[in-house]
Amino acid sequence: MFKNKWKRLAVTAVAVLSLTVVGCSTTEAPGETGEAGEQSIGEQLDYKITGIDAGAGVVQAAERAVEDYELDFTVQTSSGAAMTQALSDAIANEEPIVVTGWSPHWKFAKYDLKYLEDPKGSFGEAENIHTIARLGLEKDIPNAYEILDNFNWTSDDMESVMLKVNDGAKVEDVARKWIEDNADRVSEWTEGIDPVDGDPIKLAYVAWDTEIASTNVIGLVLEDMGYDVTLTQVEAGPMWAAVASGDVDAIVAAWLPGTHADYMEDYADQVVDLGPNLENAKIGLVVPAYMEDVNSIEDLAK
Ligand code: PBE
Repeated sequence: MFKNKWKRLAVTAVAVLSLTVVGCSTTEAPGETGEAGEQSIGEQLDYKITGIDAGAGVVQAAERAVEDYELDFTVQTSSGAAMTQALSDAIANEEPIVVTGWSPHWKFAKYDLKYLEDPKGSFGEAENIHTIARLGLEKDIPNAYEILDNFNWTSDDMESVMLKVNDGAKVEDVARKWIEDNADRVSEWTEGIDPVDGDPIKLAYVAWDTEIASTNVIGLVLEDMGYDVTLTQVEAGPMWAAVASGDVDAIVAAWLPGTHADYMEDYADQVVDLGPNLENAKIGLVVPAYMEDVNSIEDLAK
């Protein structure tokens, strides 16, 4: 239908063109619609990249890409949920759309999508998701520190949780089920660590599907070890500020080395990096596979 729509537009444009010839007037500058009224990729997309929240690293990277590739595009900010809704609406109508995307993510299991090639490297290379603790956590809450330090899982693990949540299950229930089904893995994180009796611990996270999944899983694991766990959902900037100031104890949502490089640089001396809890993550611009003529970010300039 993407193609059909294009054809329809071309036919309309030709009709408009013959009318303007008859009427001897034109409202459009020559060349604006390209040859035979064909719309440029930019026009088809209203020069818009559908972004998520403004504090997200992937939005900053998309803005960098607009500069690097000299695109006339605007990165529209909203939220992760608004982005996936826009993606699903576009796909239902086979319309063109470019979104700021990341993996792991359930959208790749649900839809036929592709990353746009990024020859200029605006989105960096493979990313890892790190656990970051506040200064002093190791001394103050050593058992939880150790569990957080041990926490690691794979993209497949995370995606399985995300998919069920996207299908409508409650994240707490999905996390509980994942922990039950993966008891061996979880026991590697908690092995030899003594449970506590209701000590408080606070984790912050952003409402990105990836982080909703990971934070709820590790939160439940800590709860099972006797902690009184508070999970606080905030924006990206406040999340980093909270762990740096010690308002929260840890985050499992730090995308490094690229996506959150600016945050990490700002707070390098005020946090402790416990290393990756998930390897081989990725960010980039993502389009539906039916956008056959768009394979590289460079194609957006066509
Ligand atoms: N994300 C998901 C975040 C990190 C986790 C890729 C949307 C970001 O862009 O900051």
